[in-house]
Amino acid sequence: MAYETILYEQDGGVLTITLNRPDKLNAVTDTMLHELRDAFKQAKRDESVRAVILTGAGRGFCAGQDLASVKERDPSAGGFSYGEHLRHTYNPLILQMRELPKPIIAAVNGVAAGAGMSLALACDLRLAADTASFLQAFIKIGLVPDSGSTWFLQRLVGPTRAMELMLRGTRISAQEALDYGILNRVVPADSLMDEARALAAELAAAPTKAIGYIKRLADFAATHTLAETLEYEADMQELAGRTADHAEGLQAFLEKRAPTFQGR
Ligand code: T3D
Repeated sequence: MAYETILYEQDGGVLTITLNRPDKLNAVTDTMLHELRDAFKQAKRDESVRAVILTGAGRGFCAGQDLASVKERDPSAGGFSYGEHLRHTYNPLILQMRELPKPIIAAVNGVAAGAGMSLALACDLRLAADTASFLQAFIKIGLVPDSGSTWFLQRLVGPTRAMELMLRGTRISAQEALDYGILNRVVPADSLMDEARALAAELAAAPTKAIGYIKRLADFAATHTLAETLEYEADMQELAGRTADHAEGLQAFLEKRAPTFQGR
């Protein structure tokens, strides 16, 4: 796929989406938001895509909303206000990522600020270069965390740490983010993409449908009671139990061989 602000590159079952405005630390423009939504739509539609990596070009992962373009918005001339902009752009993108029935790995190569950090938090797994950093930059310009940061962050790091990160906008290192529970792994910067591709390849060979159901279950469990979640687990297990990959997994176990999952 040819886009202006992102790269869309597939290798086997692994799709890599690269935010590609390196001179601006991949700050997010409306074009980028539109292209990301299109890319995730393609990723959902294309059965051959079974895992996605989200990363950034150059020295940054993503510096959040492009602030120069905010300055140019004029609601009195028919442009979006802040709330309208979020509702039309970031909010559907974040939901689209959570609802993608395939794993998304953030390969955080550099600074992730504001909505750029939210994008990383919306992924299913997060690897970061040891040179990466994270900040809830919103407060520094008098805004509030958005694009899901308030929801994701409290669940990942707990309310005490989340509140300090959001109130102070402190920039934390990859190691601190790992210690806080934001990251799955920190790796040397020059091996980040190899590690991300190896993990993505492993997940791309896994039972894709079950991964989609696990994503749904995890998000459901975060906001429902135990009784409701038990019921939803039963629903999802019903669906997983009908997949070809489950049949293959069961058969392979009984035949004492490695399974070959097709993502169906
Ligand atoms: O309605 C809505 O859309 C609301 C949505 C809001 C969502 C948000 O994300 S609000 C938060 C927006 N992001 C920020 O406030 C972060 C701003 N950037 C920074 O604080 C710093 O750049 C960083 C801490 C991320 C990195 O610092 P550093 O020293 O490594 O890099 P730098 O020199 O500041 O930036 C390098 C270039 O990127 C520079 O451009 P130049 O001068 O070389 O031409 C800088 O202006 C540009 N840049 C960085 N962040 C942004 C940006 N340009 C536009 N928008 C940015 N967010």
